[in-house]
Amino acid sequence: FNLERELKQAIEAERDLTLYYQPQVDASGRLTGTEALLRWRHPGQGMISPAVFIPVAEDTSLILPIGRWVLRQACHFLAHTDTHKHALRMSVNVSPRQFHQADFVSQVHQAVRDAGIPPERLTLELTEGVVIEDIQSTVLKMRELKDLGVRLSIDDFGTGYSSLSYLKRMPVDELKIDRSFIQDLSTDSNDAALVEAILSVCRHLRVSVMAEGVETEEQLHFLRARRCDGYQGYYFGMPMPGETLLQSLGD
Ligand code: G
Ligand code: G
Ligand code: MN
Ligand code: NA
Repeated sequence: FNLERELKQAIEAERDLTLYYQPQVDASGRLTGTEALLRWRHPGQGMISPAVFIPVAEDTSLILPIGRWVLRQACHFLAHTDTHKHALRMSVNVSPRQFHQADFVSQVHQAVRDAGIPPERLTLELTEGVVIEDIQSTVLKMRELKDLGVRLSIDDFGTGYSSLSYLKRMPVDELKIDRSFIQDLSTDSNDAALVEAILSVCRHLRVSVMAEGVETEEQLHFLRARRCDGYQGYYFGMPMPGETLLQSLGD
């Protein structure tokens, strides 16, 4: 089984790749949006995790056509949820290679326009890998994206070279606290202190905070008491096929 070759075939034929959608809720538990998460249903190997094939795609440039497909697909699905009388948001993961493409801003512009969605309903999740390459050119491109009207989020915050000082320099709307910090929130006082500090700084800077990987009532209580803005995790819902999400919207 040649992963690289078969991934190339899958994206060229636009088959076997699919998006799952995981619910995101506010402090009252109301559904506010979803994160698009890529899945590869391999005919012989079964479901292959993006944790396995995204790194290969990154190394081989396949991430570029894949990323473009994900963006367009997610925007179209979002347009589809509108018929269900919900103004949901859609979060899309953007890899560093994808972000640093010369025409990335125009790709985003086209995807939003072709789907006919309000740009502020699309959130681009950038990992810290995007940021460390070259702060100056990164900030310039972020401003161009903000001029389109889309929202920008820093994903997996806390795992890399993250610094809260970025938030002062970058036009970021949201920060996603990595689930490794949420996991032991009720037992590890260091994690609890870190999460508190992030929430406090973000409130001052008017950056919205989304907690990832919320699995328990205790975690939810801790975060809610400290006025975390958004919540995502198995406690609220697993990533699910678009059909299932539409059904859960209930009309
Ligand atoms: O859904 P899951 O937890 O298996 O995802 C594993 C990893 O793959 C996560 O880090 C997630 O951000 C990443 N991922 C999922 N979908 C996409 C995508 O469409 N593009 C990129 N670049 N990464 C994705
Ligand atoms: O890196 P990123 O945040 O984009 O990846 C999100 C990944 O986290 C998805 O692959 C998703 O399947 C996974 N995930 C989402 N919620 C939970 C959770 O509550 N617990 C765990 N362990 N993983 C989660
Ligand atoms: Mn993400
Ligand atoms: Na993450």
